[in-house]
Amino acid sequence: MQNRLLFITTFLITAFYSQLNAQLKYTINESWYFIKDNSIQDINQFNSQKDKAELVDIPHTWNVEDVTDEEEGFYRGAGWYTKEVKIPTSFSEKEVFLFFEGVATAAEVYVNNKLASTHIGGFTRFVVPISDYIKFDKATEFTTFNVTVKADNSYNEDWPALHADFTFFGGMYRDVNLVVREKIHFNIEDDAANGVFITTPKVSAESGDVNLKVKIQNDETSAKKVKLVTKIYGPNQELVQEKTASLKLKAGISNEFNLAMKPVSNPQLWSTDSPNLYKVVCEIYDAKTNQKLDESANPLGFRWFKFDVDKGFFLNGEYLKLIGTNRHQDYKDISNAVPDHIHVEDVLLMKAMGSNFLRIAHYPQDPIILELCDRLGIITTVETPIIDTVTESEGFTKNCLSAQLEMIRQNYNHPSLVIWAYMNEIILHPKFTDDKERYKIYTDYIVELAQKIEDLTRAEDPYRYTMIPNHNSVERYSEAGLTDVPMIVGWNIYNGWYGGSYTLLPERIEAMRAKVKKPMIITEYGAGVDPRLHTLYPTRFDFTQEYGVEYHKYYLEYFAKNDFIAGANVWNYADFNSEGRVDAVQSINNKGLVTLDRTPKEVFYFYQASLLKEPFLAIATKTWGQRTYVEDKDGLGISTMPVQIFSNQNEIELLLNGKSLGVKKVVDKIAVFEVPFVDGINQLVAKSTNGIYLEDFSAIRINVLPISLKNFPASGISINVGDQRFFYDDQIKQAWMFDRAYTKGSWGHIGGEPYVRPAKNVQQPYGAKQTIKGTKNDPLYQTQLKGIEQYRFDVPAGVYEIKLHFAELEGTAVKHLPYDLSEEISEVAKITNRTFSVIINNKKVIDKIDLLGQYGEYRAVKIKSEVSVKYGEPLIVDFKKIVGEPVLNAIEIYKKL
Ligand code: GCB
Ligand code: CA
Repeated sequence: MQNRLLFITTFLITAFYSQLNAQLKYTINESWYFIKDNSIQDINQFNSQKDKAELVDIPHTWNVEDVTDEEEGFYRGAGWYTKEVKIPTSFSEKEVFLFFEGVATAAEVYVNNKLASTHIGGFTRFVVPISDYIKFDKATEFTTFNVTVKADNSYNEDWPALHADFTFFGGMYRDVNLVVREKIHFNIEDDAANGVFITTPKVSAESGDVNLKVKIQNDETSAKKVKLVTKIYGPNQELVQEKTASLKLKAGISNEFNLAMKPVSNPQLWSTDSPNLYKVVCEIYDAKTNQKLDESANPLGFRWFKFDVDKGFFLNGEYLKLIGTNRHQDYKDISNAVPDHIHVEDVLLMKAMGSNFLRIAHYPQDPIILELCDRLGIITTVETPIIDTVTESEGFTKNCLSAQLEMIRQNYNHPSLVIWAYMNEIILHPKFTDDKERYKIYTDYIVELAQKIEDLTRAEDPYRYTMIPNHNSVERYSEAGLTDVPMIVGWNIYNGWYGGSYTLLPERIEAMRAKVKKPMIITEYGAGVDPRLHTLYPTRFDFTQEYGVEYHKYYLEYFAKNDFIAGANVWNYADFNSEGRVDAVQSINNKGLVTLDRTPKEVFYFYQASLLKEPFLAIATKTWGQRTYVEDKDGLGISTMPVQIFSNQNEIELLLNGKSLGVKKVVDKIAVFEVPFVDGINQLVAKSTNGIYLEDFSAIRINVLPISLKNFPASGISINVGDQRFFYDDQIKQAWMFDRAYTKGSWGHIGGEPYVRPAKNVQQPYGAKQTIKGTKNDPLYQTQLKGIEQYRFDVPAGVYEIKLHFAELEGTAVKHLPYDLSEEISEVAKITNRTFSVIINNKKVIDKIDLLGQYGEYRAVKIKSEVSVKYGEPLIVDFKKIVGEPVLNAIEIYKKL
């Protein structure tokens, strides 16, 4: 009895330990010593400076601050990390690995000061076997070793991406793990895959084939017999099928086996509406001892799909319009070193928006993204970052191919994934344009490179599609022959944003269709939206919420009408960092449907109304809860403004402060009400009228500015001069109204013209495209009235404070931005000498200001002064020209007494 008990306990303990040891994988993220220093030559020099190191935790990037500050450029170079790791000495019987989920851009990994491995490519995972570098101390229970990682985000002409509109953050920005396996294990060392590759070559509603390729590494010194047990579990975790294979493993190598499972009959299909997920669990057992050596679990989905040049996309035999977004992996104040939950939240929010499609661009992202797309039912495409330009070198080609191979092998089993893509707008900035022959050699090189990647992809995975996304220049890509290479051609289209009107879209698409007979996806389209900007007069490139909605509405309707457009991805799901970018928000590309901290913009709700199947309505005021606007008629105290309701219902009723404003038809997902807002709080309730309970509520605080200022408003008046956009400073909650011309008895500007950028093909209708230093409120300062004579307020007598805002918008520091395809520097750069004085009611408040000379170009300058106004006098801010034309960018006025 006692013997038996002992036997059972020993057995239990052994079983427990053998399982645990064979399957260890845990993060070693905390407490790394870190130095960022490009002058460190090698690990010895780094070691000698370790006392200078700071302690950091992974995920970590060294570029959190320098990519959003006002200085141009950010640190691109080396960063060194080091850490002691302690493990049980018993691991000497196992295989120990380091598993890196992402180190940007290149990595050198040292264990106990010896180089164990290197890796190039910041977006794919890699595994480093390290057992040979550890000195196991058999005399003690634990062994300690040292790991040092040199990460490097320098520019290197052999490292893709060379150039792109996003920030190339550096660092160990994804998890680092310690992995322990038995000597016999699923091969993780090659390409950081998991050793099991599942295909479903034939699937129908009746039956689904399941084939496996399995790679097992045998690090024992002799051949070994093992049993491979493969179990398929259904969506409810029920065991569907089990198969055992006896395998013989050769020593010292990775052994590869192909295995066909029995076809699964009547499989529950995976679709975007019903993402039924099966699970394949593979286990390796020692044939002699029956000890379990390793286990690998992978997702399995039964679905079939087709892209058709004329008819678009079909999932499980049914037409499906793919609509969704692209996604970058960074977040406000954290950059790319984000915790997992941000990825989770993002995919959940995409699903909540109604997305059924995601282009993971321009690079593979955290593994959890694809896992969630499998579970939530979002079709995906993923791509390698070969962007804008290539280097004609062996090294560059090699790194492109290894990135593609790693991407494919690491993400092989996701049912949500249907396309392997590579390259993006690769002839956007072609070299050698002034030498025809050389240009041809260059584009031939690109096509050859593409063909190599294509061949590799199809050989690795014959069951998915391939795709290359291009920019809106069908001629360039088809003449080069690049559109012949992939199975699907993607197009990034920005008509109505960077140039022209969005109504040019059909024409462009027809041109593409005429030239390229391949299934088509609109891989990008989008418009910049700074959530702080609103307008009653939406215009291209104005960054307003309203233009964003108008633009997306047009595109979405066009896609819906044309089956041959298989899918479309908004650029972008969220705003993202792009260090060199100059838009309304410096260093941020704000084409996101949500902001950098994932606050939805109005257009997000429009997508919900357009895509969701369940009843939906939203009042489009979520980001504009505080406004300043002038009253409709003198003394009325009411400011009427249109309010949009986004809905998939037929009719909507709107109530203002409890009173119905009537019922409006929803036309193309939008109902518009003219709302007579009153000063103070305005409560809006929108309701469906068809008996379904559906309601949205919004409270908006309005400063109704009087036309005649007999009673000067306590809020003061804040005017965005030279502009037709409202601006809401969300940091300090200040609502700016757009500019108006003076009329008798009222207030406004006299003289002057809105500043227009002096260049051909300007993108925006007015204002400068420059980062303004000394402020976060760039849009206020990017617009101005040039040649202004007066700003006049017919106010009651009293003491007033006037704050004038200026910025010199004409200077030398104009750079040619990568996405400015239409302009030359020389057209924009212009220095203007200007000096003027400002006099308010006969009091000189500014004497001879020279913005450029005194403050420099593109710098926010705020000058405050106080004046008293006598009874019967207006308040007149007089701009006295001395040299050039006076300017004014914004004005604030408060009554003190
Ligand atoms: C593109 C690029 C993308 C940019 C985008 C834009 O075509 O593929 O990387 O961020 O345009 O916003 O200009
Ligand atoms: Ca302005």
